[in-house]
Amino acid sequence: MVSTLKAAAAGDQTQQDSPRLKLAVQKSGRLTDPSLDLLSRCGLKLSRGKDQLIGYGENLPLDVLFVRDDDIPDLVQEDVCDLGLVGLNVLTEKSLQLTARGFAPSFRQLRDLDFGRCRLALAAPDSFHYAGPSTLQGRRIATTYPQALQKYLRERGVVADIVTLSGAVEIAPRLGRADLICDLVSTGSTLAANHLRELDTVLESHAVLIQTPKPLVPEKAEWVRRLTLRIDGVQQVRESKYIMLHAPRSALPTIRQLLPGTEAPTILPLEGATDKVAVHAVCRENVFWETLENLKQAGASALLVLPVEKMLR
Ligand code: PRT
Ligand code: ZN
Repeated sequence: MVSTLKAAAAGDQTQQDSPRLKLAVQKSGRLTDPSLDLLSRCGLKLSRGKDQLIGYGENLPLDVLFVRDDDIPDLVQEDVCDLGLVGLNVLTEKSLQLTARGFAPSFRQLRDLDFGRCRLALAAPDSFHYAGPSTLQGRRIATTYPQALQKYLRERGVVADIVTLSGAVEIAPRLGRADLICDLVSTGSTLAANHLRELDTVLESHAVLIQTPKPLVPEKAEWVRRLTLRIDGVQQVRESKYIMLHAPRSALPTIRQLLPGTEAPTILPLEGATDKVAVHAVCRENVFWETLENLKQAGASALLVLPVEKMLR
């Protein structure tokens, strides 16, 4: 698979005049839509090729390779792609695998992203008596993440039998293949549906942007810099709100403390009112009803909360 992708990526490069960044994205799965949404918010317009393997950036020198998420760390490590969007769970497992084989993983982890959140967790049938990691001694644990699990167990001085599966881990205890499982969890409903109880977290995960360890030519490096700045802007905006209110000058110290995640707010005079001012601020955290109620109690009036469209610091 990786060699097919190498050929596709190389063919693509010869068609281009100036160097173009290649970014690996999951072809079809949980990370696909949020990854494409992020790129679109960063201003990228993509046209998908006939084979659907490559998306060409129409307005930026950036093309997207659509692949299985498990292939993304290799493609970036081997410099077939300059960048990749992948779950930290997959990246960690691959890094540990490389280390175990005596290679040094050298991807550069550029950004933590605000999607793909989940945790790799240990879970057991409801009837299993769990009293800390030592309870796992000598047990059979089914997982698709043997390296991450091994590291967790080793750090706790536990020796267990790791049963490596390629999927459907949650049914392993019912089939008698394992006593416990170590699998990805987000809402927990899959565990509940299989009468499994979460015991401990092995790894907290989210999507990350990774870069090849090889140095990039200056044009590509400049586009990576611009892309990461845009990603920062998009991620800040998702939580940010622009807040406007009127307040008595005397209430300003309290109001400043109540505004969540703001630096210096703008204070403007109000025509015809000497004791009142207008306060405008970007809040880099969500503004909840409780915050508005507290601001009102502190003397604020005419409160307005607006979404932020774009932000560049
Ligand atoms: O085909 P390809 O290999 O590309 O896809 P895949 O099937 O390996 O991966 P996919 O699309 O399922 O997940 C891609 C990435 O999304 C993962 O590597 C994680 O980084 C992230 N992610 C976030 C999750 C989940 N949440 C998640 N809940 N990946 C998988 N799950 C599964 C989990 O394995 C379990 O079966 O969802 C089930 C549990 O979900 P809840 O909500 O019931 O707890
Ligand atoms: Zn996968």
